[in-house]
Amino acid sequence: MSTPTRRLTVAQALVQFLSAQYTERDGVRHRLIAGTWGIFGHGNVAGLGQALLEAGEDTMPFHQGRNEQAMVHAAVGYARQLDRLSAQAVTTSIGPGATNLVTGAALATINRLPVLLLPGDYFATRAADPLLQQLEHPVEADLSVNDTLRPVSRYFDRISRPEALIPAALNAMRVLADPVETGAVTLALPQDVQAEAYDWPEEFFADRVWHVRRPAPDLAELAEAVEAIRSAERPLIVAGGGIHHSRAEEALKALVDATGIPVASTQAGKGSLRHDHPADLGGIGHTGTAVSDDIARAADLIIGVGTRYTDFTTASNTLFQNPAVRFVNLNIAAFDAHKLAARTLVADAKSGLEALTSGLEGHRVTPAYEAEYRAGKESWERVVSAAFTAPDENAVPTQTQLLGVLDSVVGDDDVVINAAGSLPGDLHKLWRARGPRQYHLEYGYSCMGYEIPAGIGVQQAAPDTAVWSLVGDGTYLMMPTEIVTAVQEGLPVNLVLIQNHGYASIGGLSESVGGERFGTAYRYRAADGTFSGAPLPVDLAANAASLGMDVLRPKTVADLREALAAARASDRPTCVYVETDTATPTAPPAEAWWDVPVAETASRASAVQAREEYDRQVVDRRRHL
Ligand SMILES: Cc1ncc(C[n+]2csc(CCOP(=O)(O)OP(=O)(O)O)c2C)c(N)n1
Ligand SMILES: [Mg+2]
Repeated sequence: MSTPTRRLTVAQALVQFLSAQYTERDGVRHRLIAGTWGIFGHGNVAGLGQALLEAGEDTMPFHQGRNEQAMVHAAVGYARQLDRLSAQAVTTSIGPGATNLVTGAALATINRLPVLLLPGDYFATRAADPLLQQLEHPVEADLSVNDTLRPVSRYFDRISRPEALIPAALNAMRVLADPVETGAVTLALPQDVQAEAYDWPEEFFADRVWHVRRPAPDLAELAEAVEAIRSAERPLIVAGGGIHHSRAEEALKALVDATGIPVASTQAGKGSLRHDHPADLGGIGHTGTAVSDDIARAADLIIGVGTRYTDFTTASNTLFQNPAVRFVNLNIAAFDAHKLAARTLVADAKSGLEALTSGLEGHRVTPAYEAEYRAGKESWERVVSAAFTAPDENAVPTQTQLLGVLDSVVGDDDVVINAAGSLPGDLHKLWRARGPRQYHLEYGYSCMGYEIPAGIGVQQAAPDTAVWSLVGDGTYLMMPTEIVTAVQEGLPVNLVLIQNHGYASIGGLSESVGGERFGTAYRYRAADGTFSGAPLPVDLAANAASLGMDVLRPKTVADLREALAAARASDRPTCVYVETDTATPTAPPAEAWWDVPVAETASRASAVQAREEYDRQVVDRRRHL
């Protein structure tokens, strides 16, 4: 008896296969690949383009992007909003279309968020050689520009023969749905192979469900973790993005309610606990709150949950100063659990937290410790209020006052997206995160340009939720392209565009490291050759309007309040453009260090002084062994 087969091209088979893949966790199913983004060129138009056309929207929804990197950002925003249970694919042409994916792929992989990349590739047969946009490596003839995607992908294959698609496609799904492995997955598709027909076994197209596992803790590791927590006097939980991916927010709250252990959060983990929970200390590390960083400095036990411990979290290894400090890391990835020489608890965040709560029954931190961190939280709340509140409603808002107005306008489930500039620090310190999906900071890659396309992906994933993409003027100029996509798809994403004429964040950093704000302001070239003339006459609001957005230009705090409310109520993509007051400092300073090495020798006094300060700070750096 022969196995039934279906004759399709490789591209047609891939689209059919992808449309039949599902994830399942806690009994709920999602489509693993819910749609495909694409920009066509000769590398994919006749292959995947034709296949998507033939499959139709019901089988595989298609989204048109404007920039390949931005398409990846949109897919990443989508996957993050859906806790990595559903993802999107991105098809590109060959050459520049493919290499434009690299930044997006790095972002996805670093943030552990799934995206399937399908770049076109050169002829497997070498029938046309070299073809348009082909890299001709003089020694390694099988190298293509797509090989730049290898180090930023969690799985990579090049489908040089039709039948190779079968194992590659299955492996791609395995990695995308794996909570440890997930990230960017690349299947490079030579353009001749895409169009080639093959008799595929019918079972390749059967519905397939990928269970997203929740591994339970090992009992010996659990016992050690419980013992460490029971004997700690000043424990602190560092909540990372793994809590959100696992939907472990309730489990975290249950542990905290039972034990009184306070929680400080990373950029990815903020919102794990509501801001008004008495044990929520807010952000930790370089951009953290005073209370988090004070508690962290004296903590004798750090319980990391779903965190990668980046330098922002550890204040470049200067934060955890108690000589007796120890670490317990609950993480689904052993790679992360082992960081800082921790006792490991390799498990899903939700199942691990639940197991800890049972193991810690009857245990609670001392009333003195609870009173100490609650008092710290109250005093930080006063800092937030001061930074958020404008004394005069008719004045031009500062950036933190803008955040205060936004705070008063958003609902619990609104999503606020940001990635780079001075906003991540202000948001991490000040934002009052409510619903668990509200605080959406991409800070693994901190990639300027993520915000607008990610807003589109989030809006696709949560059509009834108000989505706010917050961007600086520098970020806007780097990637405004997907505004057109939001307009085309009728997605009412709100853009808050903050004009401060350049890179305020890097300007400030530059000043602190002896760089004198070199090359960070958007100003005319002055007579002395430096960029210190008048601000440039660019009108970014007009630019957003020209791309199809509704635009509001509030000038004062009172106008801003009205504009944000109007944007939220509107069913059109709306840009709220604000020139902020940069002269009045309202952002609280950093509470902990960040290691940005300063010139060890320099002729300018600014760098010499900055190095002296650097040398004073660096002595606090510890290696936890
Ligand atoms: C793609 C990319 N290039 C460069 C950087 C380095 N960088 C971080 S913030 C920043 C400036 C951002 O300017 P803007 O969006 O205007 O925000 P502001 O600093 O003014 O708040 C730069 C260049 C980055 N994070 N991402
Ligand atoms: Mg700026």
